[in-house]
Amino acid sequence: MIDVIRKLTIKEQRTVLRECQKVIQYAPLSRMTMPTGADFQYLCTSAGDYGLISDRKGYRYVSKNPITGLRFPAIPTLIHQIALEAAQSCALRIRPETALVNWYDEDSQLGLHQDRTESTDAPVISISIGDDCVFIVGGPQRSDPRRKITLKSGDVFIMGAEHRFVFHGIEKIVPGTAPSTLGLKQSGRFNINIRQVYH
Ligand SMILES: O=C(O)CCC(=O)C(=O)O
Ligand SMILES: [Mn+2]
Repeated sequence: MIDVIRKLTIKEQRTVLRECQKVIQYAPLSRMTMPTGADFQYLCTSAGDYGLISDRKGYRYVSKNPITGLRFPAIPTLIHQIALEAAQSCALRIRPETALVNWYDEDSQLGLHQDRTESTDAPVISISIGDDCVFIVGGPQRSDPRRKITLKSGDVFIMGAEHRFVFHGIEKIVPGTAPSTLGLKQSGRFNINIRQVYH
């Protein structure tokens, strides 16, 4: 199962945007480092019981934010509900334990990777808010053929079941494509990536 399964209304998109802004006030966005030592090309933070961090030691989930020393803020209600409904509508189950909040500016990219830091095969649900992006999706092997999907503001996307571990990435952001009524004051894209972390 890999698909855009619904589109949020502009009202819902505005609520999700406000919720992201609240999350990042409490748990600021930061630029992490990959285990290779290279910087991420986008900013991120987390909400939920656990947050994803990365540095020279690798990718892992932690229950306290290393920047603030505090727990991560709760997953906002609407985001939690969207994730549960998305999984249910595909006959899949998720217990949302983290919502990664990624911010891409107009030059950000995310290289081809698999989401493998979780010890469960529950689906990953993603919400896009802001400018369009060109999302690349391949197969379970890095060398598998790839295709491009444009993810637009309000798209709720799921990667689950046989597609849970496919390679994917963000080729580019398309500046100036966010809905004018969204109220996002700069070009860029939020991605909210909701995951179950443990079995
Ligand atoms: O921004 C997206 O749509 C995907 C983000 C992603 O793949 C990740 O955070 O692992
Ligand atoms: Mn990913």
